[in-house]
Amino acid sequence: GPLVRDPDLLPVLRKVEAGERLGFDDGLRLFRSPDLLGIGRMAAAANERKNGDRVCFILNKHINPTNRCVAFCDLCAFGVHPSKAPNAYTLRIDEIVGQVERLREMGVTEVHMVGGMVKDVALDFFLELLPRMKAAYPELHIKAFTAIEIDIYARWAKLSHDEVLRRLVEAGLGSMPGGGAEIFDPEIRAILCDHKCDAATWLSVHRTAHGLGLRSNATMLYGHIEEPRHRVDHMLRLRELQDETGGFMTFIPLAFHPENTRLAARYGLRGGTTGFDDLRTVAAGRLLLDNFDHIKAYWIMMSPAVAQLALAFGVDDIDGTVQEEKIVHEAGASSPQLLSQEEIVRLVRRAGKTPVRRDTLYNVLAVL
Ligand code: V47
Repeated sequence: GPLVRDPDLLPVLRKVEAGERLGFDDGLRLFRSPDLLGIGRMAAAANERKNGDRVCFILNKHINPTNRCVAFCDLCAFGVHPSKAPNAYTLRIDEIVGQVERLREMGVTEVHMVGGMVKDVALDFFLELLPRMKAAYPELHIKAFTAIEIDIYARWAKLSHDEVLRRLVEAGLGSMPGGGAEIFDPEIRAILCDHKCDAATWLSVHRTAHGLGLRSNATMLYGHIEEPRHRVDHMLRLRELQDETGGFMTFIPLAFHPENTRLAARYGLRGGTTGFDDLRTVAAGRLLLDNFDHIKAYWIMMSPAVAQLALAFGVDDIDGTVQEEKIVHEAGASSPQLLSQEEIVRLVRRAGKTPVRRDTLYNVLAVL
């Protein structure tokens, strides 16, 4: 049968088949059409051309050194008031190093480290911590600090982004995660996270990182108060920077979790994203971001079941074992805290794909 059924998608299909780049209007069509399977087939074909039937994952661990945060973003249920919150925590450097020491025997190759922003857990803290982590486990890849964190550490230390990144790389930083991008549009951004740097600064930090040879990821937080045009605008801004630098590895759409957030209370948001929207969004990401190699379904936010379905909608990366996710579990996520390699491999195989264990920079470690 035909690849798409909705005539409104035919202009998109024509471009996809001709290998032409999609535009803003095409993006809107992808978010407007009820023809989810048509969108998925186009995205799956685009993915197959780049990645064949391989789906990658990583053995990783998340570490959030503190939940104390000076930014009080309405979208976030993780951050707490730096001094007043009864549930505030801050890990000591030796506690973090102790966690790292156990990772080698578990085969974990990456630590993903992001957290609340406070002056006592900022540049100096990390310039001491990173070398100690590397000393404890030299081959460990440290993926850490969103652009938001880099920006505030730079302002607190009165240094440029470039200088802060250079010092962190020298101390052991291996790459940057994609958090903090949220939605770039200034009106939406002001409501979600008034205290975070603006889109231009987020993009500029990544540009600077790419200039230093650091690779990074890009995210988009969807399923709250934004509209399709904001999603498309967000993706096109990422595509533009990627044209310039080629430094992004992966695009990760993040499904908003409303529980315990001021944003949900203020706007009466309930129930989170739906499976239909999750699948549509990864597929649109694959089709619009023609210069990204990888699209990730973050099972923590999407649930393992929907993340598996996403493998038929243009996704080639299912993140990893994760271990002890805190950020969206505070916001009501009901997914497990970790998946074992066996569970990830099972999800991938039952989707008819070949599981590949990768390192942070997408080198293949094992074809399973
Ligand atoms: O930027 C915060 C999001 C992000 C909520 O680069 C929320 O490989 C949903 O960026 N509901 C951090 N989302 C997580 C992140 C990430 C995750 C996995 C892999 C990578 C990568 C990056 O979490 C924040 C924000 O967008 N977030 N609160 C919430 N209530």
